[in-house]
Amino acid sequence: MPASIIDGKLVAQEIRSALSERISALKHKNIVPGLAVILVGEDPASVSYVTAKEQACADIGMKSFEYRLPDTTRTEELVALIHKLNADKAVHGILVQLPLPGHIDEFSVIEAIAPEKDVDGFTSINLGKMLLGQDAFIPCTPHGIIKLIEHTGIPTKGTHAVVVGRSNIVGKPLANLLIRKEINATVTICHTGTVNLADFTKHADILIACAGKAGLITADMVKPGACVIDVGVNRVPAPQSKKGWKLVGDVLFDEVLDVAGFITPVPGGVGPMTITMLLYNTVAAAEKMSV
Ligand code: L34
Repeated sequence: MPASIIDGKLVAQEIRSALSERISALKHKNIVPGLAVILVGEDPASVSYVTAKEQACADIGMKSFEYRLPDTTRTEELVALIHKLNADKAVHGILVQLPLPGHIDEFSVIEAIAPEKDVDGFTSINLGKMLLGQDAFIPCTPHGIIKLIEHTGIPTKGTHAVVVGRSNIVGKPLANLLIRKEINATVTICHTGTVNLADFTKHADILIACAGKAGLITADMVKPGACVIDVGVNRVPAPQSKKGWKLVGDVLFDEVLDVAGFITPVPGGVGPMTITMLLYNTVAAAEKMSV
C-alpha cells in the first residue's frame, strides 16, 4: 500500500483559519499585524518565497512592508534599516530572507532584530530560549514540521527520529523540538560528515530530509512504514517544463511512496507550513505587543 500523502496546504489552511479569528480580534483593538519583509538581491527562489509571504499576509488581512534591496547593500545599511523597523510600532515582525549575499555579515544583521520582533526565531536570544524551553518564537520550518507530524496522529513517544541536515534554520532547531517531552523522540542528526547515511536512515521511524540535495533519500534508505518529511526545495533542470526547471525535494518521492507510511510532497508539503508559521509568529508578536 502506498504511503499516505501529508497535505501541507490543507494543514496550513486549518491553521490559517484559526489565525484569521485572532487577527479579527486584534482589529477590534485597532491593531493590524504587520510584517516587514527584507530581501537583498534577486535570487529567483528567494524572490518567489518572499512574494508568497507577502501574498499570504494580504490574503489573511495582515500588513506587509516590503523592502527589496540591491545586492550591493552593505551590512551597516541593513542594520540601520532593522533599527528603524525595531522602533516602528506598525511593524510587529521583521523577516530578513536568507541567504544574504556573501559580503554581508549575516550574524550581525539577524542579531540586530529586536527579539520580540524576531518572528523567524533566528536571533541568539530566541534560539537560546527555545533550547531552554522558555517562551520563544520557534523557527517557522521546524515548527511547521512538528505540526505536520502531529497532524498524522502517529504516536511519537519512543520513536527514532533521524534528521538529515544540520542547518541553523532547520536541522539544529528541529532536532531540539523533537526531543521535547511532548514529542519524546530519540534523535539522530546526520550531516555531510556522516559515514554510511543509510545505516541511520533505515532505522528511522520519522525521517526528516533537510540537506538541500535532490534525490538524496532513496527507497532502500527508508524503513517500511516510516513517516518521511521532505524539506528540500531543489530546482532541477526539466527541459519539458516551460520554466526549464522543476521543483523536487531531497526524497525520491515516487519510489519512497511505496515504502513509507506517510510522506510529504514537494511542492505542497513543508513549504506552505513555513509560510503559515511565519504568519502565526507575527500574529503572536502583535498580540504580545497589544497587552
Ligand atoms: N529568513 N529565510 C528566512 N526565513 C525562512 O523561513 C526561510 N526559508 C527558507 C529559505 N530562506 C529563509 C523559507 O522561507 C526556505 N523557505 C521557503 C519558504 C516557502 C517555500 C519554500 C521554502 C514554499 O512556498 N514552497 C512551495 C513551492 C514554491 C515554489 O513553487 O517555488 C511548496 O509548496 O513547497
